[in-house]
Amino acid sequence: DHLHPTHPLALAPVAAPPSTVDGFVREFLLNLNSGRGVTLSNASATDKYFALAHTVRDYLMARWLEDLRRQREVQDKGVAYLSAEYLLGRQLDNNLLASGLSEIAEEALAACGIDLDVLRQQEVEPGLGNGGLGRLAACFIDSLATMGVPNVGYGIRYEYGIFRQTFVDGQQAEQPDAWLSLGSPWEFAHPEGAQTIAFGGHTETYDDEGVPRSRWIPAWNVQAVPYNYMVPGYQNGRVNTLRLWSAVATNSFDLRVFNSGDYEEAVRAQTYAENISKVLYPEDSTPQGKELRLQQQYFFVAASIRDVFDVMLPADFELTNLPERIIFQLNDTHPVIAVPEFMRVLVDEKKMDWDAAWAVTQQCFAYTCHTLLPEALEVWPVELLGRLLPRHLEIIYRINEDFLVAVREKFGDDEMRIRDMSIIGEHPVRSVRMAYLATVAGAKVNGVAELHSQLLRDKVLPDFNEFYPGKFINVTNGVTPRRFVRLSNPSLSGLITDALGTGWVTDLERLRELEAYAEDPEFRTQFAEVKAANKRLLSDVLRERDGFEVSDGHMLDVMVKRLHEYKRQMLKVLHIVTTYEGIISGRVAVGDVQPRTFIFGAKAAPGYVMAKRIIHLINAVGSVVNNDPRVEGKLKVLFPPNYNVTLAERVIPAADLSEQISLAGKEASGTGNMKFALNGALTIGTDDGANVEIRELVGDDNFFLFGMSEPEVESLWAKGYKPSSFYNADSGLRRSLDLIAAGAFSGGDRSMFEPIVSNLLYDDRFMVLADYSAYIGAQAKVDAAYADQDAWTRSAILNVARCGYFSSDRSMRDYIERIWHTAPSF
Ligand code: B1H
Repeated sequence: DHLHPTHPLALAPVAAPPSTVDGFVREFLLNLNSGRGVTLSNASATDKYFALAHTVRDYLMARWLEDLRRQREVQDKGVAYLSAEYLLGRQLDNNLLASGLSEIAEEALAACGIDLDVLRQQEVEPGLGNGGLGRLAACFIDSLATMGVPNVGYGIRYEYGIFRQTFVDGQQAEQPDAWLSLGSPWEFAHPEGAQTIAFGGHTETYDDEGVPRSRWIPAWNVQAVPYNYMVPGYQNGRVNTLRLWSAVATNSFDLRVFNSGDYEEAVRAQTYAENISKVLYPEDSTPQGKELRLQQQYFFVAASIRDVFDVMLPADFELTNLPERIIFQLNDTHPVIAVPEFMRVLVDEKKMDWDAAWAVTQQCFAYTCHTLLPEALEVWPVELLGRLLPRHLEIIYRINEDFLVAVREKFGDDEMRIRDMSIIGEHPVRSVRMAYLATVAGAKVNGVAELHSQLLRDKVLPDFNEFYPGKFINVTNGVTPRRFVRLSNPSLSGLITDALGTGWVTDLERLRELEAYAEDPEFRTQFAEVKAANKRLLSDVLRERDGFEVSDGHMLDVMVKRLHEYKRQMLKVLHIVTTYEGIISGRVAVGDVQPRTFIFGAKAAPGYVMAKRIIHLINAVGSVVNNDPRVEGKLKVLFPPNYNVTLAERVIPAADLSEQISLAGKEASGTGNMKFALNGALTIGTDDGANVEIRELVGDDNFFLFGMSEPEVESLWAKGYKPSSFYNADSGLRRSLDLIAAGAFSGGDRSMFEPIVSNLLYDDRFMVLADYSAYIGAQAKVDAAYADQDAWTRSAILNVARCGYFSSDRSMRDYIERIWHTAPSF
């Protein structure tokens, strides 16, 4: 009486082990024995970490399998989130929390003589993203799982994620991030499910029983091997899937060259193919127009689209009903080549007629824009795109032709406007404008904060907004409260839960109820104690990690984000130098200085020379300020290298002041700003991105606003911006820039930071000098406010209480209502 595939036991997943300490211990030891081939007595830390991770997997597995089965059964509409980046951070704690096993695991390990915290440290975080955009994708899939919305996140399993940063003589050096060197216990490889992804070659037309059709005859291909990752919802028994594709050379490809007898050439070709998923491009905001990057983009979206047809949909699915089953969300322009690929599959392979296919496509895609910077709007030279994807170029041309006909119909033969709106740009070389293609194809186009969405409509794509009324909408970003409050700040979470119960973790607007507690002196004391405890924890981490000492009683003033001129780390540097100069010149008594520790975290794109110079300067200022006895330890500049999600989780809960000081109109949203406010830091910031919404919610009294507004920035540009006039008008600014120029931070070497100084004086694209005096003024207000610790704490509590809106659960609800029209299932 063996198990037939239709036997109930074969259909249903095997139940999870019992959720008890004993059950956990047994499963853990079993995993050590059969998974690692060791016993507890001779297991390494790596062995134990892997066994623990596998144990957590075992608990989640039944739910995952059951979810997959039910999703096949109910056939609800699902979201295919297409993103070139997922900045996941460590998985162990998140998955323990989601499965409700944190305490059981801790006890079970203790029973085995193991400290859970030691095992946590074993995990190398998957850094498969650059910054905010990649972290946003990770927050979104967490929220969708927690809300029970059917979703697959699709992306690339980069063998090397964002580089590891070190400092050599204060300058950034990059090391490869070999995050997979010990393997990852969280992934499930399915080489048998590989998809073949083709490139190159040519197209031809042929007669298909009287119907003229096109087809693509590619020249080479690679295999896309899917790796599945569990995306568990927060204690709701739901597990969604993240599917990342890895490139492997195909046999046919090898054979062709092997048969020619050239072994070395065959191996070289294999390397070429496998390069596609080798490394994440480390440019945040400025895409590199490299051929390999377009290969990456096409590789993962083509595999994902095929996956949807092969795995999600039944074979006989009526294609005109696709919009009822699937929506592809394009995370910026990086996956936009999915649009012509989808059309190619429908028209060339499924033999749908063009207009019907286009109607389906326009309902199956939506596009999120994450930037306003012109240099970040991705374009692909027609020459390159046509060489790599000749059929896709034809399809893009056809989409553009039809689109421009419609534009002429609506706007008349306004050639200037036609040229401006064309998906094909002509200068400096003929190129495909991916944002335009996405806008034309997408059912909706959204910006990521109110101000950004408004600028997108009014400044970046006004013609498109006029042509497609109602297409442009806003969905303000959010962050997952699971990782960025509950896990990263257990002390604050405990305090909130004591006050409100546990419901806030999935219903963050409930934090509002803390407003009343802000008036309770005892609660304020407890809140202040939480902050102090988090500072001590950070201090321990920085001592162990970098040998830094964080002094007691210091305000922690934190600026952590990618290094980019528009984010204006230089403004922060000028504030530090100004304060320092005040002390050493004797104009400010050391006794009057509010003790502050400035913490920076920032990676520069390896080819971004100015950003690397600024990193060098920050380190240089730090080593002078930190070691000058005249400062009496009142100012400290700490720049721990390799800022990543793991460090963010330690730094943010300890921060007093959050620096969000981009030039107004440049930061699309920011999400770090939300994380800080939710952890009880006060923001000093410009009216930019989501800062605007944070300030509206927390109130002017609990936010340090400074600087020009976006319209003021615009009008200063229009007038003709002369940074030197600001230099001449402000003695503090003059003294600070002169100090840098004089070599005070470069051992007297006046050339080292000269390019930074002259850039500020004669170019200053991001108007650092124009906002300097307002910034210094706002920092004085910060000092004054911090002097009243109790009032500061009250403001910090109000920040927490009023920022529930910035949960990524709310963002997901907005996407669902405004764009996807999906619903939680079962
Ligand atoms: C954001 C990017 C980005 N905007 C190109 N654009 C990249 C562009 O690899 N590339 O080529 C990588 C990343 N990232 C950020 O998105 C915005 O600057 C933030 O303001 C925003 O909060 C975040 C999430 O929306």
